[in-house]
Amino acid sequence: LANEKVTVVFVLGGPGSGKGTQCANIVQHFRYTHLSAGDLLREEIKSGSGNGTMIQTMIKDGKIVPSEVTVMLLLRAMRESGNDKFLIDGFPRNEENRVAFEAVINIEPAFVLYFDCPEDEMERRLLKRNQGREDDNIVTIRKRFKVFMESSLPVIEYYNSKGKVCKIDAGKPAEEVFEAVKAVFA
Ligand code: UP5
Ligand code: MG
Repeated sequence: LANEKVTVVFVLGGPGSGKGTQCANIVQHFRYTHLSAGDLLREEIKSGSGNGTMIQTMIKDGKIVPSEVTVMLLLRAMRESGNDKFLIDGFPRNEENRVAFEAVINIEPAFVLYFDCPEDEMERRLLKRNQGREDDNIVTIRKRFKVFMESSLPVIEYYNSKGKVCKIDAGKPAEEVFEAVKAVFA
């Protein structure tokens, strides 16, 4: 990657806050490649990789997969895309992720899009998503919320202290949320 020319936006927010939904909208209007770390990990399970069982166990338990796995998948996807503008969705989720991305990929995000959504609304959305995700059950959902509060919010705080966070009210209908998102990218 020719780092000088690469634009990275981290898209963060709790489970079910609408990261994937809004990234799909952004890609339709702006020239970004959407890379969901969670999707890359789920593809890695399906591909029958040697790490698959470990990744599956961690996702089922709402835990954060070690950075060496996730960063490798992100770097490969960035290279393969041929693009130089990326929405990195659902990563970095903890300090270890953030530091590993800096150490290996070394691209400072242009900004961080933070989807702020009440937990009861996120829970409703996840329980009715019904796309067969092994982590969309109430037991795992509660664990995902806890990990988000304990490990991921501090990363958002870190970028906020650097003046890099654009906070979006994500509790509203998806079309309204996208109006706010568009204003950030325009
Ligand atoms: N929906 C969306 N927006 C809506 C709105 N405004 N109003 C009403 N409904 C709305 O949306 C979720 C559902 O809500 C959908 O049905 C949607 O139609 C509806 P979505 O856009 O999918 O939300 P998103 O924030 O993407 O939710 P997701 O469940 O993907 O978030 P998570 O952060 O929990 O999941 P992710 O895939 O990123 O990670 C899963 C697991 O992978 C993690 O728990 C972890 O175990 C592992 N992981 C790592 O270990 N490391 C990583 O770097 C990334 C993931
Ligand atoms: Mg998602």
